[in-house]
Amino acid sequence: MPEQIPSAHGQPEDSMHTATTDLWAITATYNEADSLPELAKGILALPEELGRPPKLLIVDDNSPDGTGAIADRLAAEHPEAFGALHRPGKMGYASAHQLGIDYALDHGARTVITMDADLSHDPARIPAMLEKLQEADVVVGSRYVPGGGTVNWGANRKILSRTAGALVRLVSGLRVADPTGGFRAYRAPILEAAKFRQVQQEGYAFLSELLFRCMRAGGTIAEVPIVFVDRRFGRSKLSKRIIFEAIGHLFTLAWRRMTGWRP
Ligand SMILES: Nc1nc2c(ncn2[C@@H]2O[C@H](COP(=O)(O)OP(=O)(O)O)[C@@H](O)[C@H]2O)c(=O)[nH]1
Ligand SMILES: [Mg+2]
Repeated sequence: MPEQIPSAHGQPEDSMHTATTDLWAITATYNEADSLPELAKGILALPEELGRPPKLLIVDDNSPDGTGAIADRLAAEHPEAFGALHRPGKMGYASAHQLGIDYALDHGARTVITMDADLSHDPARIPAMLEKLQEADVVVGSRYVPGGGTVNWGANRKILSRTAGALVRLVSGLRVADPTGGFRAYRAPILEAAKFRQVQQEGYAFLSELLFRCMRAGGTIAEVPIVFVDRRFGRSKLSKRIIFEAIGHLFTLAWRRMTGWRP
């Protein structure tokens, strides 16, 4: 992971409200200015039985559209519910998550949720995921179990996602219907056991890599259905480079499985 010093736009890091909360959600953002305020509303609207909403940590890569300033404003208005970390430029989905998870664990997280900021992952599913987390170390929000699905995805994206999931299952031995989805809940100890900081991938291959690590570290994985709604605002950051990385990663997974590798 690249060396990054989190800064809150000139504020000393400690000015981020750090009252103990053990439930954190991480979202990486790049040009999500139109989506982030609505995501924030969804987080604040979570039911009382959660005790309090998860603290949403927004890891922004100096988005040209001003997402970072929105994140700062949210953190200033609701310091108990939002935090913001800033990096100087677009440095990838994976390292944004590594930074966010690392920060959350450092600040008391016992449970870490990861989710996209583009409203594809509905915060209203978080209670069901947390409920399920009582019986597993990792809960995957799954598009491909009964009750789950995708909305507004074109045929190409559907085929890509299904194929990626099938290949990951085949080579990794993961028995998970949706091993490439990013809406998840993890118990803190399994993240440490999986050595998430050591993940080398840059893009979405991070997701199958981390899940494989969790399994190989002895973690149990459960799924709850989610309906993934394609973004209404902004553009996907999926690139050819990220797809090629994911294809190469399949060979890594296959090799590790054959050699009995452990994190
Ligand atoms: N900080 C940061 N966030 C990223 C980067 N790439 C993607 N994201 C975020 O990761 C999430 C998923 O990306 P998205 O483009 O929606 O992927 P898709 O849903 O697979 O098309 C979104 O919240 C993006 O803003 C990156 O390089 N840096
Ligand atoms: Mg998306």
